[in-house]
Parts: sequence; C-alpha cells; structure tokens
Amino acid sequence: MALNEWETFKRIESKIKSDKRLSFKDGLELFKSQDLHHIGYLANLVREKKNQHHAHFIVNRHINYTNICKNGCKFCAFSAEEGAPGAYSMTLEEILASASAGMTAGIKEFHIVGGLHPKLPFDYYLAMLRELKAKFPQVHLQAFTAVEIDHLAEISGLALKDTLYALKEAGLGSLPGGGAEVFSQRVRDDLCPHKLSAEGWLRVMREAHEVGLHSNATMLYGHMETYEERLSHLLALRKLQDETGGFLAFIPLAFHPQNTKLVGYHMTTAVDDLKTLAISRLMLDNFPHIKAFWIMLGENLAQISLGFGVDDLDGTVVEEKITHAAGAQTSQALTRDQLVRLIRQAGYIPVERDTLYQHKEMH
Ligand code: V47
Ligand code: SF4
Repeated sequence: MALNEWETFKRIESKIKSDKRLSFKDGLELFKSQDLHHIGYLANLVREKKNQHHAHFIVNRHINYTNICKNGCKFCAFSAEEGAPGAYSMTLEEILASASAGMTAGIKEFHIVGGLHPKLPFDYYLAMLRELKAKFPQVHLQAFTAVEIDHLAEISGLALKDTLYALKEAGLGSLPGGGAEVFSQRVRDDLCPHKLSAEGWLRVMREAHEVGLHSNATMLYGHMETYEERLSHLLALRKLQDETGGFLAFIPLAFHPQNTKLVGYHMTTAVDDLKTLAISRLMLDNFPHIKAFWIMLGENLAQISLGFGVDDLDGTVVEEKITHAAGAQTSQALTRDQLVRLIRQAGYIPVERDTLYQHKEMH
C-alpha cells in the first residue's frame, strides 16, 4: 500500500473512532482505493457500534401490482406499455389472493411497488390499502415509492401532504426506498428523463417524514454513474436525514442490465458491491441500518456483506419481478429458516424484525 493511502486510512479511522463525519473527499479516496479489506474493516467498526453483531431480517412478501408504466426508464426491464405483451395490472381480488398465497405464517410486511399506470384511479390505491389492512390487520403495509406517491398526488388532485394523509388513513405504514436511482441530473437526463426529479424524490420523502411516515432510501449503482455522483447522492440523503430523521435503512441496488435498453452494460462485480455497501455505511453516519437486498446480490455475497457494514438482509420476499425481469439468477424466496442459517453461518446473531425495527426476536 502506498504511504499516502496508508495515511488516508489512518485519518479516516481516527475520524470514525472519534465520531467525526466523513467528507466527500474521504469517500472519494475510499472508492478509489483497491484495499477492499481495509474499507470493510472501517465499515465494520461503524456496523458494530450501531448494530453490534446483529443481522436483521423480516418475513415479508413483495407485491408488484402493475408493470404498466408511463416513464420507460432505460434501466428498467420490468415495465411495459399498456397493451404490450406481458403488460399486466392486478385487480384488487388478485392482490388479496397474492397476499394470502404461500408463506404467510408470521408474515409482518407487504412491500408493494408498481409502475405509473396512466389509468388506474386514486380509489384503486386507497381500496388496495384498506382491503389489505382489513384482511391482514397485523401486517405492515410498506407501499409506493416516492415516484408513485408523486403520481398519486397528481391523479388525486390533492396536495402532496393531503395525498400522504389520505394514504396513511387508508392503512399505509411506511414508504419503500425505490425510485431514487442516482440524483445526478446528467445521469437522469440520459436514463430516466421522464421520472420525478431528484428534488421531487427528496421532497416526497421530507413530507412523508413530516406526516409521521418512515421510509427507506436506495441508490441504483453500476451503470453510467461516477464515484463522485454516488457520493453526491449519499450526501444528499445524509443531509435530509439530519433534518427529518425519518429514514430507516439505505439499500444500494446493483444494476442488472439484461432485457433493459442499456445494451453492452455488465453486472456489477462483487468488489464494487461490497465497496459500495461499506462506503455507504461509512458516509451515512445518521442511518441506523444498511440493507443488502439478497435478491440483487445473491445469497452468498449478501452473507459476506454482513462483514462489510451491512446489518440487514431484507426478507423472505416470496415473489420478485423487477430484478428478475432484468436477469437476476437468484431464487425469489427464502424461508425464515434459510435466512437464519445464512446469518448464523456467517457468525452473526439472526434478529427477526418488523418493518420499523420496533419488535425484534432473536433466533
Ligand atoms: O425503484 C429498476 C430499481 C427499484 C432495475 O425499500 C433496478 O426496503 C436493478 O426499491 N436493476 C425497486 N435495480 C426495488 C427497491 C427495493 C428493493 C428492496 C427493498 C427496498 C426497501 C426497496 O429497483 C426501483 C429501481 O430503482 N431497479 N430496474 C434493474 N434493472
Ligand atoms: Fe416505471 Fe419504475 Fe420501471 Fe422507471 S423504474 S420504468 S418508474 S417501473
């Protein structure tokens, strides 16, 4: 290791040990370093301080109610135009049937995400929440990304805050972190010019937190973004979290290129995945949790990531369409026992949680 890199690591370690914030420059030096193990060691210091030796997971089910979407983001293999082959929208009966299918024992969360359908009315979304809540009162509804919330405000004709209140009243428990992509305008102009802007995404999250809804946050990485753009994204999230404290977990999402409009792009490498998770842990000093979505990373790498800053592996999932449309080779479901085994064999304590990390059960 070059002397100046050694000095950089020492400087960053002493900042971490004295609870000082890492700067943009610190983050950039870490991204440019090839010393993955040293980065992991630093991330692990923060992980152990915040979450000890615990590795969280949840028994949940994903429900993707429609893939019809007017945005047509270039990185998305899931969405379809209305009437195109494979385009679908679930009826409320189908949503309820999907919610009841398969592994329902002890289920704590439905994670509900879909495309921006040009015709579904606001009442469809309210009825979805109400009926799910009536049938599964004990299950938390984590539903609708900031992008969908903005779309719902548009179709309801309500102000953003009133839209959030109406959804909350119908049973919405929290917001998932999707739709953030990378905040860089350069990237968005190319990959998702029709999508809610970065400022719009942050505004929805701010208002959601203000009405008492917690949320997660994500970053889609491994396409055309630079390290600098990743860091600006992380710092924008850190700033909002300083103001609201409403974020629960940050989830870096590894880009999957298959069947997307981004031809010639590759899957992310294990080194980039672990580095991104670890540096996220280091930069986001005000986020309680860093989550590795095993569906995107694969079970093996998700297990290893527990030593690189990650303290949450998401959940049982059961049915996943967004990443699988883009070539994910992982299965779509893990049982509670499989998650417990993965975590135990990595040497961590499996902690089954609810969405808000309020009730926890050690395994
Ligand atoms: O918003 C789209 C991304 C997100 C691709 O909040 C892609 O706990 C990779 O946000 N390759 C949906 N990613 C998934 C998501 C999520 C997943 C798990 C947990 C949580 C949480 C949130 O997936 C989308 C978009 O950013 N995405 N296409 C792709 N080809
Ligand atoms: Fe639509 Fe979301 Fe896919 Fe973009 S990523 S096309 S907003 S479903």
